[in-house]
Amino acid sequence: GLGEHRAKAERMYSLMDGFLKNDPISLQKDILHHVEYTVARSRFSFDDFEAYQALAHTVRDRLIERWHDTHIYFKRTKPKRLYFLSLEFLMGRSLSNSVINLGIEDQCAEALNQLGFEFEVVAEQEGDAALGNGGLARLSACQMDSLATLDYPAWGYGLRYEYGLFRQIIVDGFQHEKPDYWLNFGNPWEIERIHVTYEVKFYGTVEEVEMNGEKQKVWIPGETVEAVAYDNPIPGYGTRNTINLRLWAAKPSSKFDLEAYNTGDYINSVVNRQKAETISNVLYPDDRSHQGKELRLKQQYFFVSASLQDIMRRFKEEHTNFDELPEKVALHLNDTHPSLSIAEVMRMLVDEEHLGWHKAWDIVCKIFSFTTHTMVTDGEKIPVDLLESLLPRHLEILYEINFNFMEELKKRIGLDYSRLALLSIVEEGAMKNIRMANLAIVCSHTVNGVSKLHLEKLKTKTFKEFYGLYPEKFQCKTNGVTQRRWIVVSNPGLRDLISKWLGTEAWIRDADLLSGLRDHLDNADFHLEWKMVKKVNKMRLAEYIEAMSGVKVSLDAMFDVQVKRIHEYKRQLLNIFGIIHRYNCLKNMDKDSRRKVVPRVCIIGGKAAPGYEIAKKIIKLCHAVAEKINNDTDIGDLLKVVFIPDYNVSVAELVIPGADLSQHLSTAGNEASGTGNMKFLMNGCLLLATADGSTVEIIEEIGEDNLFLFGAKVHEVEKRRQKRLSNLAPLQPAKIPLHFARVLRMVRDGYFGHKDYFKSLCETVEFGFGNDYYLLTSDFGSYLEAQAAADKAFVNQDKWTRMSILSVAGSGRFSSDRTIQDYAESTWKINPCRCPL
Ligand code: C3B
Repeated sequence: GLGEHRAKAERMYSLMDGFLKNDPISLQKDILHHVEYTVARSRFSFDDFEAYQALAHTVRDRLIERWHDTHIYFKRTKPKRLYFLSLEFLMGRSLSNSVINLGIEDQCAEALNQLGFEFEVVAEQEGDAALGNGGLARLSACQMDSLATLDYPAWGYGLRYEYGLFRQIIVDGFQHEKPDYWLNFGNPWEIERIHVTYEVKFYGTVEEVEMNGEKQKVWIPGETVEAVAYDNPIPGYGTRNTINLRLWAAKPSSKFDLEAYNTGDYINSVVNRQKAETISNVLYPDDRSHQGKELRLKQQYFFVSASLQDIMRRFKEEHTNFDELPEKVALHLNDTHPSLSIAEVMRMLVDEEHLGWHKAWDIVCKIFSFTTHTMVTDGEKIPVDLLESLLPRHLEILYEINFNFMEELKKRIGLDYSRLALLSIVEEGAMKNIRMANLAIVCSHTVNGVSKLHLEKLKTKTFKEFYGLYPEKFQCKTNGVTQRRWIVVSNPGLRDLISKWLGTEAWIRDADLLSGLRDHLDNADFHLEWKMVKKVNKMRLAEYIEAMSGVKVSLDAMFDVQVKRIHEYKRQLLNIFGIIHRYNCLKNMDKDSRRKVVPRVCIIGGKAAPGYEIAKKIIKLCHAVAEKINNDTDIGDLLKVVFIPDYNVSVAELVIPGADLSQHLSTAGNEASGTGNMKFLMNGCLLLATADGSTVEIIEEIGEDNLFLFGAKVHEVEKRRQKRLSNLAPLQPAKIPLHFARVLRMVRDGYFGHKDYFKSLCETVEFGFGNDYYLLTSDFGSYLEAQAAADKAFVNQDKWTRMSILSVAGSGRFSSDRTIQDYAESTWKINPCRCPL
């Protein structure tokens, strides 16, 4: 009975000595304990890395306590839960983030100190968890932090790739990719759940059987793989709540393959089993096009099947009736990548739970929501023949969903076959495909864009037809980033300064409070301290640059940064052309004019997908230009160009706080949102940007005067593209701005060497060839003007500091807390569920 239960609990607590304590002495004891018994080193001799391991385990123990309490509390209160399904999470490092969110940073620092270690040095030992490509993946990580902090009953699901995003090394200015076998040094943050496993099936056939007098489809799979759960605790800030990110790894099925063993081919049967493990081995390093690859499809289904079995098991433990599913479960599709979930839930409800198609469909339409992250129309597709062999039953289900959808459509819009063809989930043609976005839109109750501008394009272009059918589904949830990582972890100087002048740390949970900084806009002491913080961050960055590239940079120079994945649409090429132009100007200047020039350090970083040739050429060009300019003694400190290799989350934490200016150059209408801009904004770095994605909303918040805006607006882009094409027939070199033509010619003619190699890169912006699809030619003039305005503003440090303060003060709206609260209230309909202390 109850009394007995309580007695047992009390006995257990007395044995456990209550909860772990967080004073420096207790932490020290725990660290030493882990040095000796977990790391198995002598407590009298361990190095920084071993200290990191021991501290990580010490922190992990505390995370586990909270994780347990949170889950017991969720189980007891049975709230509606959110399951966030994403194939990518870019978590970066965990130590500093965990320690800060647990509120034990000072105690940990002191504990280490007394042992002869320094927290910052120890924290540097940690490698990044890079289970994602770029913005989409880092967004998932920021959103997990917000879900935990805001006490939402949520779980994240993903894949535990053994090879994360490749590491970029630069040899002779060329990108090379090295595998990121990140688990090599162990991962103290994850908890392996060897007993939480599910079988995931592939291939085989579909058969029809009679059951209770009714015909029923059954899938007889041909291959079975096991999914094992690895849990990663995600602590909230200022709350005991610690939620879970469950990542799946593939293991050979424990089912005995009798036939293979009996035929005597023991070695081969073991080798075959081993192949199963490759499913979750490696993250696809291309952040937008992985079409028609069987392994990718296998990864997607492996992820979907394991996650949904886990979710349904939990639901069935707590509830008996599937009618309750929509009230208790929200499934969120992070882009189209997990969209097979729709077919899988239908299969589970129809084939396994025998609910009948209509009832199952009714439920499915109430539980899914979907966020798309791209402006591109031609989204993810799965070739039907691939599906047919890998997931035959799912293909049937997808056909049936589409058949019903088409029938309903015909009733609504008649036999308008061209419209029907556009809307269809199945793309007909020589190669039949399943259009994942169409599937996600038809079956989700909400379709979210990631900025206002993005949503507008979804409604009027990308998914115009769908918007006509389901206007109420389309919503805007402008992205955000977490101030916990992007200020508190990465910029401790700024954190202290903000808290001091606001008189509170409450902004760490409520970013809107940052607007209070406006009250001190004209305070001279505040300005002084503000500039000091930036200076210290610039010093840190300068040291890193020198260590990485050997280039010495002046702290008086403007640190100008463009870091993000390399893509033509993000126009790193525009930046490089601008740098070449600046170089030309400097070369032509007399001594007197040179004295007035603002020195610049141009910093570029980012990875190119391994198969993306043009992006790789951009990286090489950056190095070629850097080599020329940095070695020109005539230029000195006036201009330096630096490529930062292997840009990732931890590099971002170093680079962003040290930037004066940051560039966001996408041709308007191409960047769905952008989140880097928000991180720079939060760190008091001014933006030089086009009116694209979320930048439009940043302008709404801080005003046009507080950043450097340039380039064609969205509505002008289409017109210019048309014009550009009509100019084609007789080439009109006169229409190409002189500066642009000169810079292009220098690259073309081999001024930076590698003439042949850069030819195809130049052609992307040349008429008669690539036709400058991204409009570098026509935006170049306005880009240079914006750059000149930035130079001018930098000379007036008072003005610059005001702009910088106003940037941070206006960044509150771009906290992922705001995004997540909006999702929770209007899309997922979930409530906070705060675990009591
Ligand atoms: C990115 C988009 O390119 C960004 O504009 C956006 O801010 C982020 O997603 C987050 O919404 N994105 C990406 O990183 N990978 C994709 N495959 C598609 C979009």
